[in-house]
Amino acid sequence: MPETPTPDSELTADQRKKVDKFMRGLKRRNPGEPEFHQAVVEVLETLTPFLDDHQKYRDGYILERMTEPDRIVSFRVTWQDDRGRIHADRAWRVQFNNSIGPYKGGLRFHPSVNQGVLKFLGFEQTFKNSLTGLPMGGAKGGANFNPKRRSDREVMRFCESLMIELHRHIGDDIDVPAGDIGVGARELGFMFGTYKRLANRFTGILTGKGLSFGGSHVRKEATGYGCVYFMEHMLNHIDDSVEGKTCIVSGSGNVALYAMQKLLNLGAKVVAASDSGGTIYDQDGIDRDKLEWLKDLKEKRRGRVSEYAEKFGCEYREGATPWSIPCDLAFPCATQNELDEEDAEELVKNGLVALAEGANMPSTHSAIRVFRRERILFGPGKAANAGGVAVSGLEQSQNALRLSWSAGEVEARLQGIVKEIHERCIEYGNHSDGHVDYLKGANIGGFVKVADAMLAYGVV
Ligand code: NDP
Ligand code: 2IT
Repeated sequence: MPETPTPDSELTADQRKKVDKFMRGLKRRNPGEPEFHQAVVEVLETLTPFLDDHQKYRDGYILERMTEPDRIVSFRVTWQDDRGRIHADRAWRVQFNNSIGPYKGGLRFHPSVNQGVLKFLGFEQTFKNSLTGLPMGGAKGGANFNPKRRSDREVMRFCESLMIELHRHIGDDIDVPAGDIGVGARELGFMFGTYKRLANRFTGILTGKGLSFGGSHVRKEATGYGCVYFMEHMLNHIDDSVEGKTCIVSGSGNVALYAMQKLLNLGAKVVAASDSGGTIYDQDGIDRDKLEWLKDLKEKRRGRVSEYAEKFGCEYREGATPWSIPCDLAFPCATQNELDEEDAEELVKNGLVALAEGANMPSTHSAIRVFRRERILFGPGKAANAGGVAVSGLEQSQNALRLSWSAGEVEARLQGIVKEIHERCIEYGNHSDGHVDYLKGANIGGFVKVADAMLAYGVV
């Protein structure tokens, strides 16, 4: 029996050398940004054989250009808390690549935000947005502000102050931010309201807006729903489905909650969710009523998952992630590098069939290696969580047309886009024996359109 190819053995010694050489340069130019290095090497390892067969991209210096953001804006956000104390936080907008459309990507408010994190997110966003087939470039932004335990007024003051600077750099044909960790309906409302006053224009400069002021139906649900649709496509491709599967989800924010909702709609059983405090393990399953309670807890009361365990009398694992809980399907939907090599080995040992990344880069590089070695169906974030930005793109279209599509119409379009993303992954990731390498498929599938546009523009 020939040995199953691993990501490493797919590269020849010469290709490995090229990757290492490129990475040495990238690390030298971008010191102290490990997440950015990780996002780039993951792309390079799957892209290198393709580049060897398509010399025009190497001649065009495309990789070197695509790993350098078009521009980064960094600024101070000064605001006053309820006790009158002054705070000076730091914010950025990384406008990574606008080759195929105006910059597009979320804003994250979390104490862990720094320039390197936003560069990894903006780099991945460029590929993800390309995969959607919509005209959107890649960007990401955010601040090291921690909205937890802040009053609504404090969050409002922060958002106003941030937008006073950010509004100079965005626009409906320039750059259109949205939400991400720590940025949801409340924050987007405050930011849009401030923009509108500053610019005296009512245009779609943000997505994820409230339904009463230009938001799209299904945007709130889109990332979680899209992730589950992508999983369903991966399983359908091997004549299987989500129905009846035992699932674990990490996080309990926007992406996690609506991934759970769609899983329940498709007849799966969800037994775990988490937040930064710990994990709930509900062996009876989080049913519809319990999920409604959890949504209220997280979206309105801003509570902790430990309260779910108290309310419904299930197991709570303080400080733990869900990865040791046996399951068929796993959905990391919290944050980057939340699932490491050991977790991956444990999931595989417990019978994991497939994993779809609702979060951006939740699996470490060595965890991915385990999944690929074991030929687990692995849906990378660029493909599996693209449903959110896809509906953001649809929100932009509705704003430009000055109309609003029904929930049914938006969801049908979302389903169509996810189906096409899955097909694109197969086009570029299919092995001769029928196994689909979704990581390779998504990386090459996202790359080609952006690279071709860059070649068309000449030396820019
Ligand atoms: P939310 O802020 O709504 O929820 C984030 C969830 O993840 C919370 O449960 C939070 O727990 C948990 N979490 C965040 N950081 C950490 C951490 N360092 N350690 C442990 N748990 C953590 O964010 P979203 O649901 O919007 O985003 C989740 C992921 O999905 C991110 O990776 C984001 O980039 C990605 N994503 C989001 C999209 C969107 O449309 N919103 C689209 C595509 C991807 P706690 O509350 O305790 O901090
Ligand atoms: O990571 C992501 O794709 C998002 N946070 C959503 C971006 C968007 O513009 O909707």
